Amino acid sequence: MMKARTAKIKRHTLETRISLRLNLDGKGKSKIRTGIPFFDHMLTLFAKHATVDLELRCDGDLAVDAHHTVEDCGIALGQAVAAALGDKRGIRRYGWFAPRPPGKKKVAAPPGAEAYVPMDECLARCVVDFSGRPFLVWRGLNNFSQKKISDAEKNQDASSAFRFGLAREFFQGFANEARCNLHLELLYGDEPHHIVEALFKAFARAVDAARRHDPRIAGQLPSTKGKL
Ligand SMILES: [Mn+2]
Repeated sequence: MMKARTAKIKRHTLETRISLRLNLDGKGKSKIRTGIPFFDHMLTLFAKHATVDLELRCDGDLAVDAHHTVEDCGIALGQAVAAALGDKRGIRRYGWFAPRPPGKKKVAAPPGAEAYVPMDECLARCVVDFSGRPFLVWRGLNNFSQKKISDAEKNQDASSAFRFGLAREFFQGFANEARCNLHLELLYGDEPHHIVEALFKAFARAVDAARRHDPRIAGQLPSTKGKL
């Protein structure tokens, strides 16, 4: 039985105070309290769909706005994942989707590698590589940024601003600190809550696939470079 990969992060700044516990080999349990109910919902479903245990408490400067809280939680989660992955020996490293080549009926996809996630009318894709190099690709969402939402829509759904603008800040913070390539794309979709939820679920599934051990390479680094 392999030792569970865990991390404990305390990160205090003048803007946020975060304490976080992560078990990368958990069961999807979580206790999240950021002071932003929608964000709690996203982090709860991240833990569930990545099947990690996550406790996160953030006391942030919400009187300013949600920005520092969301960004710093992304930073802390990225630090925790990097610490819990350790030297990355034996992990799959990539979380992705294996498309079926045209004409071939049956191709076995790697277990757990499905990172396309539907959410009603939306389809989101996430691909992650715990490569040691931070990079965020964010596609298909620019038309949904806050400035392009009409006043009528803003009044109807005030948290749209959070959902699009701040979701990106979260993923950028995560990619920087987990030192991973993180490619997120919305293929299509419309409803703001659905879109961000699809992104977080696809992210969770990709992380789940990438952090798993591959028994064929037990103890080895999944890199020809000798370092990840
Ligand atoms: Mn929801």
